[in-house]
Amino acid sequence: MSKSRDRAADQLNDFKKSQQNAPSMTTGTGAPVGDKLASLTVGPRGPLLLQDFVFTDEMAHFNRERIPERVVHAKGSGAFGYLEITHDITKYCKAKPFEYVGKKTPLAVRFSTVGGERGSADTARDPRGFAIKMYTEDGNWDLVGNNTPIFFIRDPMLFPSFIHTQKRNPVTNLKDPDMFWDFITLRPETSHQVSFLFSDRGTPDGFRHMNGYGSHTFKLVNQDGQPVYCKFHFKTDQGIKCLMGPEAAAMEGNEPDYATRDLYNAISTGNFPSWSLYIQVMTYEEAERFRWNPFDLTKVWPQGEYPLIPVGRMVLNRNPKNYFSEVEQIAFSPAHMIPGIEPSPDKMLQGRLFSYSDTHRHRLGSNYLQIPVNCPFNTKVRNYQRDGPQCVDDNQTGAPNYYPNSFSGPLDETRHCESQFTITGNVCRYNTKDEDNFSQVGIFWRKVLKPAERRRLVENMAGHLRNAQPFLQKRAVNNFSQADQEYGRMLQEELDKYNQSTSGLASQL
Ligand code: HDE
Repeated sequence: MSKSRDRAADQLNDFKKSQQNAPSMTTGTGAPVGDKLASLTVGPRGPLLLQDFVFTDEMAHFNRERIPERVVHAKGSGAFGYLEITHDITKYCKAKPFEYVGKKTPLAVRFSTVGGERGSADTARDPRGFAIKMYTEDGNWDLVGNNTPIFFIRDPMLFPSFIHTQKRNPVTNLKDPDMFWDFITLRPETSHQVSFLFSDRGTPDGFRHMNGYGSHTFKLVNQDGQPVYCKFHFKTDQGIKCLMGPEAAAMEGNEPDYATRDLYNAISTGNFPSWSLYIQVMTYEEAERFRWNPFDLTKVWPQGEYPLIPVGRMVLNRNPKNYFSEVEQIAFSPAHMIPGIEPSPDKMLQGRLFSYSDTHRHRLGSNYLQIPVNCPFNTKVRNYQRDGPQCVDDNQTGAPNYYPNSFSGPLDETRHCESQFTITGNVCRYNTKDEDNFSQVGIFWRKVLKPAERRRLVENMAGHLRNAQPFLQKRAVNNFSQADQEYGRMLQEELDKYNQSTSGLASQL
């Protein structure tokens, strides 16, 4: 099939083939339409008549088609499929998806970039969102991760400022390297994820050739109420493949929807992408004794000490029927958990537990969980929430809307209570700036990256950092030198090449 006529290009042909014939057109109220190509006017020259409901109905809806885009992760692609369990982990977790080997749980996934607007390129150098919604018999469980096992910061208080530096300068409306590198170099805890960002992994080859991570530490709780800490890893079965920096940059211009098209075409040709799910497990006792804060989102758990335990396989085998209804409106939240899955004290996870549902109420309304793609269709919602705008279900009919009650309203059951845990500590605002920012960056540089990958990392980084002011470049080199002297030296060497060429240019002017 020629590139121009791939499966995505043939969507309308496919639609036509699926229809017997074209149906009769209607207004939004279902009334049949006589003529959709001419407004109702007095004589051929007009004026229009207000009674033309065919016109006013469509125009008024058209004016309200746009909803706020996501404040981050605005550009994304969705797909549907299932999680199939291949290994028994019930000794750790009672959650429904892990009930028995062979069990399949339906799910939805949305892959995304972070900083760009809805119309931006999906090949941008950026972490990739890797959000999964599992429709379980105990309600929806959302694992809202990224393609990176870590994140830039450790305290959610910094998140709005961090994102502001990833977006446009409020005066110029341009991306601003000074904003980016000022924040990054003032908060050295970002060094690990920034190194990941400017490595090859910062420009994955589409969405199928990247891993996904829950990133945070979560809790698994088994049937006996015993908890352990865990991390989730989704390793791509397609193999890791990255676009080289210059290639990804070029595609931002000539193929800005590369990843979207690749995912759609793969699924529509039956080439279903899959990921193998693993967990790492740490006991409470181990966490107490661990040499650093195991809930620190800027660090990974060494797999030599906490090996990957195989669990299952996620397969994506259906494209969205309609992008807006199933992808633009899908609403994930780390707070959407089910019995057996609980949050750890990880400050970033705690911050996210509030933020996501809050942003959905803003973007989609207070009844966002009634939108079909968000609805926990594998169970029935029974609670005392009623009414609100866009209430489109049965509003729980005649059931009492108060609790307790004597009239067969839904009952709470102690067996579904969260696992108990004891916690102590002084309540104050702890600065997270200096909690060992560089040791894992050094390991990433020396042990994870090969020489050619290190070379590309510093080339990619210098290519961006060179546009920031010299004092910011200096601060960046100083930070990365603390991770590894060679890292800092090679970065400075790359910067010098740019600075010499520009100063050389200046001297010719
Ligand atoms: Fe998000 N993040 N995030 N994030 N995030 C959102 O919720 C937030 C963080 C991630 O495809 C928002 O629905 C806070 C880490 C994904 O629809 C918002 C913090 C990780 C998506 C939000 C973080 C993520 C979002 C905006 C710091 C990986 C897209 C739109 C504490 C572990 C989900 C929305 C989709 C989206 C808040 C940091 C992943 C604003 C407060 C860390 C994949 O609520």
